[in-house]
Amino acid sequence: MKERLEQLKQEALTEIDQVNDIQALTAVKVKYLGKKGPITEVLRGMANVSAEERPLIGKLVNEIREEIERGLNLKETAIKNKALEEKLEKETIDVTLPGKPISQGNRHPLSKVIEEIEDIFIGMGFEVAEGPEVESDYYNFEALNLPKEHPARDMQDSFYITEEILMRTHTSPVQVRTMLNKKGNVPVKIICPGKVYRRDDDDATHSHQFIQIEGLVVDENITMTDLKGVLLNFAKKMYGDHAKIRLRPSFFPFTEPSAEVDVSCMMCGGDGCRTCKNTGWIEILGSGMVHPKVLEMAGYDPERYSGFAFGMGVERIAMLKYGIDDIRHFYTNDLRFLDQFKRV
Ligand code: 2NL
Repeated sequence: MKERLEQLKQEALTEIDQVNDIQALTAVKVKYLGKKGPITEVLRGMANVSAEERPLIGKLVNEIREEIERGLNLKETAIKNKALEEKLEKETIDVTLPGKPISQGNRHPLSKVIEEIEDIFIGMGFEVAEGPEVESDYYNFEALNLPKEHPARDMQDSFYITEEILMRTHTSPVQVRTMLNKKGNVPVKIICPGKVYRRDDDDATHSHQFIQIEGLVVDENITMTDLKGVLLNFAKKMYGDHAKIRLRPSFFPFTEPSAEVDVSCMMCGGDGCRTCKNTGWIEILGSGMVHPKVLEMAGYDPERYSGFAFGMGVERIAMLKYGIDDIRHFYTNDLRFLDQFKRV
């Protein structure tokens, strides 16, 4: 019996030695230590062993069982360690590899131009005022001396929400609201940037929604000279110290007199080129002295106060600045277009 036990132990240890995975090892464990295994068998055969020998055999069985168990445990640890090592080997991370670049965004070119223009006027003592994009017919038209029969009030030209409410067609209503809030106090010295809406078919130079910046100064003794001085300073800050401006007579219902303002061509310096159509001048804004009726409706006595106002389209300014040929580029959000302004 002793020999049989020794032989079982050797067999078991040899088999343990040969297996390489956990399932096979479990099978060996079941085979030798399981209920139907040879060791259990030996224990059953103890009935035939003499009383003196029984404790010795019992002890031997326990020793062998322990040795097989030790062998199983060692092998299990070895298999698990090997698997772990393989896994670690496979999942090695090279921390010296360069990372995936994260593409960085940047401010929209129109936002940049708006801020540039705001900064120039803030430098001249202006404040920035904002107001609603959904306006009443009164603030958008009536208070700006646009009579009911005026073609600009045609339902076809504006986005009306009701008969009395529409998407603002310019930022002038913000200026009207600001004057009314100031209740006749001076000076009024504001610029109003914001989105405006016109019912137009979009093409390379027209957009049904665009950005306008308007400016307004109201005080005693404001003259057309103040208008010229402020706008010349703006042109020099925007396009360089060599920039010149000229005023041409024009018409707006809310200003009298009115003038279009041209700046010496920023492409050719006034010599004449494609951009200025060989005139040397480029139109950048409309302006004028605030109409007495507009002052009066906004709570300012036109006998005592006067003012000037101007308005410009930001897209046009930005297109001239960067040489952009289609206004729709600003609104299609093609990253190939937008990414070009990372550097400017
Ligand atoms: C243009 C011309 C202009 C104004 C806007 C204005 C506002 C008030 C009173 C009088 Cl509250 N005038 N704004 C004046 C002249 C021209 O805009 O071509 N805009 C794109």
